[in-house]
Amino acid sequence: MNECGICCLFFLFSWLLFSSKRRAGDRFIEANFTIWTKGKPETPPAAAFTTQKANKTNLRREKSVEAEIPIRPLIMKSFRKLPKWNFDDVYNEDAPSWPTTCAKSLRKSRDEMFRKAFLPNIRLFLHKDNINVSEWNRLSHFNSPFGFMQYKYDEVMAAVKLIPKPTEPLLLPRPGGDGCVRCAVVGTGGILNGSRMGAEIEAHDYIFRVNGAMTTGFEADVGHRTSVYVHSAHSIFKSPQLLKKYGYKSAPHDEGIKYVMMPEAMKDFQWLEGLLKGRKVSSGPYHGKQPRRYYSGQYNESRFYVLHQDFLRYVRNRFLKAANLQSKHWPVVRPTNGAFTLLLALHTCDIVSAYGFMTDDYKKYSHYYIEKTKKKKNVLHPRHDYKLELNLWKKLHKRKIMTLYQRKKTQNH
Ligand SMILES: *[C@@H]1O[C@H](CO)[C@@H](O)[C@H](O)[C@H]1NC(C)=O
Ligand SMILES: *[C@@H]1O[C@H](CO)[C@@H](O)[C@H](O)[C@H]1NC(C)=O
Ligand SMILES: *[C@@H]1O[C@H](CO)[C@@H](O)[C@H](O)[C@H]1NC(C)=O
Ligand SMILES: *[C@@H]1O[C@H](CO)[C@@H](O)[C@H](O)[C@H]1NC(C)=O
Ligand SMILES: CC(=O)N[C@H]1CO[C@H](CO)[C@@H](O)[C@@H]1O
Repeated sequence: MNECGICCLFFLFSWLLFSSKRRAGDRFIEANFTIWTKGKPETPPAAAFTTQKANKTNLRREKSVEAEIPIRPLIMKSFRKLPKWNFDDVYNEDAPSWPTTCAKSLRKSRDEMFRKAFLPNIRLFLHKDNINVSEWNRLSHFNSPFGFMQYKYDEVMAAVKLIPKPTEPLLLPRPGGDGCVRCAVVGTGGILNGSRMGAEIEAHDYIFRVNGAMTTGFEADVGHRTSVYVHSAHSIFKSPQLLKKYGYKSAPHDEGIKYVMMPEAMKDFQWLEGLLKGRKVSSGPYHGKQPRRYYSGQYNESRFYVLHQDFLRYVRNRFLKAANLQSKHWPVVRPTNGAFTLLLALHTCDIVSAYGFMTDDYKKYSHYYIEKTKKKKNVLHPRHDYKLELNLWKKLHKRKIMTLYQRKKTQNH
């Protein structure tokens, strides 16, 4: 054989290998995710296909696990409303964190509607050991924060592969108690201003707070302790700036506090990478910022949790499916961080009381309890369906799944 012949054979061989792999990948996509709703997905950026650049040895090995390559990123713009997949409502579940001995646990509720929606063991947290390529591919069908649609595998994985596997459940029953985990979830709602609920809130085993959770100066109304603080990169980074005029200095940082991150966008993964490495953020809007500074010395990887996309999507699908998801605005429509926090409590506590969440008479109060004066109009962001959330809190209260704090007539102002 002459030189050219060898050469040609080599090319033919590589082409065959490569194209059979490409087809294998496509077959996988079709076999599992058949419902591409509109047209073909766009050409993949190179980064999503790094595994295809692998050498011959790699290729052969991968052929035996041919499902294991990241699919081409789906583009949000190609869907005019929330896309539908036949695995929308399929979620990972984990083993229960502890056997519930609490007789009054909301897990034991007999309420039909709640039981139909509630998955007591839904996977709550994302970490390096519960993600792999097939998970990535599944979750790439859902927009952020419900999945990884339009994201690049390598960019997200750089952070996710650092997230430690939680070594203990988020909450445990207090030793010597009756086995019930009692939680207060404190939202930021104006209803708390002048409420004098501080002592009642403090009487709970654990206190959840979220976003701009200011306590200094508001103790009589909202208490002072924080056991679980739920935040996004935006809320922990921006709150000191936005709420400076109210005297807010930093996120809660009680000794032993548990931090829970709600990863709402790509910037949250960039934040996470910096935070987990203990370095400055290397790209995106927080470039050059030092995330650990925002946790006031209380960041500790054994007390840090990242909400799982399955949990966030389950909350949306089963509890807070906004009508606006059927409009062209669908990519930005999602429950509030307060809603995710309250639902997290309903999945990690036995008895839950919610304070500072929306009630029927919300128009009487300022938007946030820290506001000294009531604005003419409450600013309600169109990305959230507040009415839907309000109705859910009312329903859960009425059905005795949780207690929603509502002001008594005499307390009105
Ligand atoms: C090809 O991949 C194998 C397995 O990962 C590795 O051991 C080998 O060094 C690679 N060869 C080249 C030429 O990169
Ligand atoms: C990938 O992760 C999912 C979810 O954690 C798990 O169920 C599945 O077995 C994993 N697959 C592989 C090939 O490891
Ligand atoms: C992190 O938290 C755990 C559990 O609360 C504790 O045992 C450990 O000493 C802490 N580590 C540091 C470096 O503070
Ligand atoms: C907050 O509460 C105080 C005391 O009850 C009241 O005077 C004030 O008007 C309230 N502020 C708002 C914004 O509702
Ligand atoms: C995640 C998933 O559904 N994987 C399936 C993809 O399709 C192949 C072939 O049909 C199955 O073997 C996998 O289990």
